[in-house]
Formats: sequence, structure tokens, C-alpha cells
Amino acid sequence: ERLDGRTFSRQRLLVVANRLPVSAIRRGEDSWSLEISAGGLVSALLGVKEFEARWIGWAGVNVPDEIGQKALTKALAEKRCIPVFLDEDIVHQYYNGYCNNILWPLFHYLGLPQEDRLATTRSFQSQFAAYIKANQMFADVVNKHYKDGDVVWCHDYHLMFLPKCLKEYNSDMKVGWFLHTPFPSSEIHRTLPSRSDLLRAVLAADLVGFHTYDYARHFVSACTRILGFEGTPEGVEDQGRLTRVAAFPIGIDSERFIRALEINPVQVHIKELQETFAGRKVMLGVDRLDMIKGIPQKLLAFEKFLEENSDWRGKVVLLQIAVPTRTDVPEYQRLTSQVHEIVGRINGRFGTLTAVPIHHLDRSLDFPALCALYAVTDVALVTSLRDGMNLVSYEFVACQDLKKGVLILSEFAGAAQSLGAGAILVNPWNITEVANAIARALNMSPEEREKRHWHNFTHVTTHTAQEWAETFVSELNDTVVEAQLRIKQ
Ligand code: ADQ
Repeated sequence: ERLDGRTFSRQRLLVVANRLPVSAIRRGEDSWSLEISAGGLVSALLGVKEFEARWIGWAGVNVPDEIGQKALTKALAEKRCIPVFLDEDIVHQYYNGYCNNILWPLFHYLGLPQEDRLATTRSFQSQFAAYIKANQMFADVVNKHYKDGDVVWCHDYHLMFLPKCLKEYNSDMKVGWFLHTPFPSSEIHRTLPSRSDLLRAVLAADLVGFHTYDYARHFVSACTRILGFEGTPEGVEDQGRLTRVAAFPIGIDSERFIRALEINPVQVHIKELQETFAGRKVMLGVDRLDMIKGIPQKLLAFEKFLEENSDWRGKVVLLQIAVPTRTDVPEYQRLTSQVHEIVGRINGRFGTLTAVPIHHLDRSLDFPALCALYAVTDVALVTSLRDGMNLVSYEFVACQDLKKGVLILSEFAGAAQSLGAGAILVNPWNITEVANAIARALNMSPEEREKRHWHNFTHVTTHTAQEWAETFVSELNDTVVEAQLRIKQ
């Protein structure tokens, strides 16, 4: 309520993403327990007070029966979440197939899967059909809950068709689309059989956002070269209609990490870790176990560092935390074995009966444990082969105000654009370069560490997730107003 007594209603924001920010576990025929997963997007939007956010997405579980669906819908409503129900076949073809097997590797420069290209064009086509169908199912749910004046914010490569589907329902809907991965060079995007359809569908949005200026530029080039549309400083234009394209680098809720360091469970963890690794420098990697994160390359660089710096053996430990994802996909299973094999070899070569140089964990950590790890680390190693942004690098910096550790960061992570001045930037494919960077980081003077840390800490604490969300949504509102003015003229 405002001071003058009139009610002030906040603008409603419908956030549409493939996954809802909750894990749902079925307890009985009509009962569910829900747990909110505090990812970056959730904390970003919790901090935005001007909007009343609602989430639309898949709950990550197959619920074939109506009783279960009704009960889950009701339970989710309390968390301001609205489910899209996808059956097993759609999930297999749309999510595992088109999203994770085709778009994800392609957008990270890993190319299209060979077997799809050669033998199973049919499977490619049916996966694409399922992708469009799934996007239409999301659109149906959005349309059902949409009210005049709402803003619809679509997220990521799973939902590239959504802007088009939504505008077909209602051309007045304010629609924004944001990509969390890189958008690759137009030469890579060109190899995709459905390249034009995807671009056109995204261009139906009013505002299209990327983490970096480079990704935005690649997208505009793809639209000019593949579709023959015009690229302008504002975005992409076709027959007088402009789709605004811009960079909106994401951030984290830095306060949440800084505050966490003060709480008791984190302090206890910190003490334990300091005791365990007393006398040794701690290096840290935290990644989802995914090809794009460059984990084998990182391990090989660490091995080379140990080979060449015998005086450091026994005095440094690498803690690599890798959360398994997409465990049913053979390529990911191969990656897991490869990582285990390399870790085993290095520990065999450089370990002693009482200590090993690498501690590798195949699982997720809870928030207090993660914060404590960030806080005790001397050198963080982020060696993604490609990464939209990489929030681990931001989280590490936020937790380092006491220690002022060094960040070694891949130049192929979006974060290199924002944390490049404070980090040591490396080409993760160049094992020798990364090994040398490790030596440089471990030997760095406290003055240089302090200077570099200050640079990054200032960035991380001033470019937050809240600011990112506010900027995107207000830009979307402005873009629509400007477009209406242009039409009136
Ligand atoms: P991700 O590829 O998941 O995100 P990232 O940005 O690093 O990569 O975020 C990972 C998140 O998961 C971090 O918040 C991290 O704390 C958490 N995490 C990772 N390993 C963990 C572990 N073992 N235990 C607990 N938590 C763990 C995608 C894109 C990125 C982009 C983000 C946001 O691939 O490039 O930065 O979206 O847009």
C-alpha cells in the first residue's frame, strides 16, 4: 500500500524455465514434499522487490495420473510455482535428445553428434518435433496464467521456440528471452539443421539477452548471415520490426555468501578444513561433471605442475568437487571413468602412504560446506572449455575477503570478460600454460593477490544477480514502450 492510501500492485513476472526451482518427491497418491533449490536465478528474483515473480516449468518428475498432477499443482502453488507436465517420451526426445544431446554441445563448440548426422536423420527430426511440441506445452501453461500487463521472461536453450508460440497466442505479450550458455559463432550455428527456425522463433521476443557482448554479436551475425535480416546497434531488424539484442551479464547474491561465512556451521567447517590441510596450500575446483568444464584438462595441468615443481609435492592439495549430471548418458559415463582414471594415476604417482595430492568428490555439497571450501582455498581453478558465465568463479571471490586467494580462470568462460583483470586468464587446452599459471598463483606476493582480489571482489559485490534481473526486466518494459511509440509515429 502506498502513502496516499491507494494500493500499489507490483508488476507480475512470469519466469519460464525448463526446470522449476524445486525438487518434488512423491509421498503418497496425493501428497508431495517439495524442496526449493536455491540456485542463482531463485536468489536473484527473491531480491527483486518491484516484481511479483511466479515460476512456470517442469518439476523434473513424471506424473502420469490426474490425482498426482492435481496434488502437485496445489502444493507448488504455495511456492508460487506452476507445473508443466511432460510425459516420459517427450522428456526423452525433447530434454535428453534435442536439448542436451544437440543444442548443449553445439552451443559449447563441441559440434553435432556424429551418429545423428550420419545415420539417424529421422531421430534428429523427431527430436526437433518433440522440442517444438514441448515448447508449445510450456506456452499453453503460460497463456493460461497470463494477465494483461504481465512480463514473461523465458530462459535458456530449452525454450527457444517459446517466444514464437507466445506471440502467436497474443502479440501484445511482453516477452524476453535470455540464454545462459554461450551463443556460438554463426559458423557453428549454421551446421544445425533447424538453424533458421530456431533463430526466427527467438526473434519473436521483444528482448533477447546474453551474458556477454560476444555472444550477442554472434547471434546478430547468425541472423544476418543465415536469415538475411539486418543487424543494427540495437539488435536485429526485419521488415520494420526490431528485436532488441543486448548483453546482461549475470551475477550472484554476493551478500548471501558473505553473510554465510559468519554463521556457526560454516565456521566449524572452516576450522575442520584448516586442521585437515594444515601446512598445505589448498587448490579448489567445483564443477558439474560436464564435458564443457574441462575437468580432465585441469587434472592433466595439475599433474604437469607436480612433475615440474618437485619442491611443491606434498605441500599442495587439489580438492575437485564434481557433481554428476545426466548420468544416464554414455558420454557422461565415459567422462566420469576418464576423470577417475586420471585422478588414480596422479595419486598413484605423487601420493604417499598418508597423503594424496588430489581429493576428488563425485557429489554435491550443501551450502555451508561449499562456502567453507571457498573460504579456505588458496587457488581456485576454473578451466571450462566453454562456459556461458561460470558462477563458481564469482562465489569463490565473494568468500575470499580474508584470504585473498588467486583465481585461475579460463578465457573461454563468460566470467573472463568481467573478472579478467583480477584473475590469471588461461587457455584450458594449453596444459603447459595452466601448469605455469598454478606455479605463478602459488608463488604470488600478498600485495599482488590483494590488488587482484580487490578488483574482482568489487565487481562481484556491485554486479549482483538482483541487479541483473532488474536491468533485464526494466529494459524489456522500455523496449516494448519504445516499439509502441515507433509504431504510432
Ligand atoms: P552451470 O553450468 O551449472 O550453469 P555455474 O555458473 O558455475 O555453471 O553454476 C553452477 C552452480 O552450481 C553454482 O552456483 C555452484 O555453487 C553450484 N555447484 C556446482 N558444483 C557444486 C557442488 N559440488 N556442490 C554444490 N553446489 C555446486 C549455467 C551455465 C553457466 C552460467 C549459469 C548461470 O553453464 O555458464 O553461469 O548457467 O547463467
